[in-house]
Amino acid sequence: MKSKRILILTLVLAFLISSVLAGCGGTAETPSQEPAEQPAEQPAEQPQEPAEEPAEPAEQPSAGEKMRLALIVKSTGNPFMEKMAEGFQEAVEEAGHEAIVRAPDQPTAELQIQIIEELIAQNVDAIAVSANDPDALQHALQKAMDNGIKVLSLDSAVNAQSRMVHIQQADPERIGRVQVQAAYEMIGGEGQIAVLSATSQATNQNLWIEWMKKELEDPKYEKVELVKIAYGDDLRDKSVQETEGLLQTYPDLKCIIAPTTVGIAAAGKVLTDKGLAGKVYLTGLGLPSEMAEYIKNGVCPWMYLWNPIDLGYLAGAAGVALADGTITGAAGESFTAGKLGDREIVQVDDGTEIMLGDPFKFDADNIDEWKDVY
Ligand code: RAM
Repeated sequence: MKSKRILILTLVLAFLISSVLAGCGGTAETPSQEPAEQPAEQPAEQPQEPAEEPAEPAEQPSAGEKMRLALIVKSTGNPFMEKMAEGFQEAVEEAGHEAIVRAPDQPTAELQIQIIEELIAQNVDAIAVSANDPDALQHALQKAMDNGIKVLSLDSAVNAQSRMVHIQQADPERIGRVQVQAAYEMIGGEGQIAVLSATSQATNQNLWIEWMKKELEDPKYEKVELVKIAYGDDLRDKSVQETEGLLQTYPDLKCIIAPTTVGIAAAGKVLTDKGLAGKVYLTGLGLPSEMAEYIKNGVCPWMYLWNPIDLGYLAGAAGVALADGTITGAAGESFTAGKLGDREIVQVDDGTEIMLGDPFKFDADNIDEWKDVY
């Protein structure tokens, strides 16, 4: 009996143990299934959240694409520079970017260098400059280019190493020669002439004066004497003083050529005030708005210029094209300069440039059409 009870107990124990073991096995499998399901669910949900995220980065580049392009003019108080800045601003804003216009108090390279340093610190996208010196800005402008800022000059060039491209108003040879030809005609081919320029370092005026001298080498000018090149520094008062000085030192002076809008306007006033119309002639490069009076009263029978607003506009458009990578400034490249149409970059000497057009002659017949334009 005792052995039978032991057998029954053993069987019951064996059943209980096998049941417990079977139960444990089932529970052991469950956790392995749960993690298997979770990853399947999570990735399915996750893509929905990140899917909205790309919308943000997509907006950022378009906000960041608004570029800042700076123009540095020669100096304050020069209406030609103000018109140029107007055109620059127009082109830059038309392209959806921001224009910054900076003008030193005096037409010096030192003050322009300070402005360039400030613009580098502001990390602007492009700098366009009408230079007060062809070489002095090189170090600062190279630093700007090393910092990824696109650099171009307009009106008054910097040397080829200091820029990516130059915006040329008109052929310098034509500008120089045409002014001497005008003086020659006005004085009847004989007599003393003088030049009233801007600053002694200005690239554009110096280049034009070089061509004036070459024109004077023609034998037809043997009775024409260039007595002096005076510098009014594109400052009205200094230009007035220099004009008065020329009249005093050279009483036989027949004509003043002023290849600067500030100089020609100052000389126009001096000659008018002194009643010298028809005695001492005046020609050069002037703004119709400032010169209409002196063209009509006979002090300045005719003069030349180009559209300063278009010059600034072309620089603004070229600056945008450089900054957005459309052009690099290399010869042979072309781009669309807004309202001025397609423009090509050409090689000149050791640098490249983009040409605006031809100098335009203003006289008594057409001055009224232009005096309210610029
Ligand atoms: C003055 C400036 C400028 C020049 C014009 C013709 O306003 O010197 O640089 O282009 O004259």
